Amino acid sequence: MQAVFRVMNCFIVILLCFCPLGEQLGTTPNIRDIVIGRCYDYMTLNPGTRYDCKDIWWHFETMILRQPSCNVTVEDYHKMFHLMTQNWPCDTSLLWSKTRALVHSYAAVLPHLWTLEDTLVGYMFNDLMWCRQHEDTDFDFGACPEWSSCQNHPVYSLWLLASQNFAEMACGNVTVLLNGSIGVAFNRTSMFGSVELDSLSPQRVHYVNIHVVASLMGPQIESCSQGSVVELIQILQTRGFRWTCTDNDQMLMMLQCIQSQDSCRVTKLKSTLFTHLN
Ligand code: DVN
Repeated sequence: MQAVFRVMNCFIVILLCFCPLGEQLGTTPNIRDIVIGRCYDYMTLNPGTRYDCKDIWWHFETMILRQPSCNVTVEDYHKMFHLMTQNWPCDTSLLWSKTRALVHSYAAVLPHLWTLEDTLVGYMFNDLMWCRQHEDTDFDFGACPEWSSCQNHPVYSLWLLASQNFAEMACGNVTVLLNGSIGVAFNRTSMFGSVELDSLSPQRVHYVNIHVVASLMGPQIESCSQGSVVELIQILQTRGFRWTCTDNDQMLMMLQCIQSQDSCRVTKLKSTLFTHLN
């Protein structure tokens, strides 16, 4: 009997994993409750903020369900974004690329730094997927197109507008966190490398402070003086930005150590970190 269950389990796993080419997981289950709940959470976590969470959802749902999935443009999100306007102080913007695991820990230990995911729109829609069914006017919970297979992908268009707004609002010191352990730390086609970099204003931004951080266990492939980061620095110089660049900042290395638990002497580094912080 056991053998039968094992075969059936494998079969079920294969079925669940089967996604036609160009498609990925469908709309996040319970997306309405998640988005509205996160909106109320955000107001609790940020006293003094007030948003009409159900109206934001209504605008989102109405816009998404009234047109085919690959036809949702940045402009379609404008009405919803007007309900979510925010201003945040200078010297707080933290941009990143291919450093997802580390960047939010970094923002947590340096609370004056804000990532896009710390803004209302980033907080509400982070890690969610949504698209409309081909023929019907409901969300498709079965499968959504890949970003690359869509002219105007509903998820990509939201992050495009959110990223553009986030970078346009940046002022004073801007921090950038890049990954020194991959072949191209600064990718000109990434969301940071294209949308955010091109939306930064030399009149508003005084310094771009770049941190290139390699994984604890290496490899160190790129750095401030080697590889694609040099191209980023050239672009910043050409556009009149002042900049700094640091390789393997101690706090970032310690944060990786604490996150990883097993690839370094956690106790020693933890005490060093807390000494460094106090
Ligand atoms: O500065 C940040 C943030 O402010 C936001 O504006 O985007 C910047 C980071 O985007 P990025 O420069 O494109 O960096 P990443 O790490 O390549 O992508 C950021 C996120 O978008 C990641 O969670 C990506 O998912 P992944 O690759 O870690 O599973 C996600 N992403 C990128 N390309 C994608 C995608 N998700 C789905 N389809 C794609 N084609």
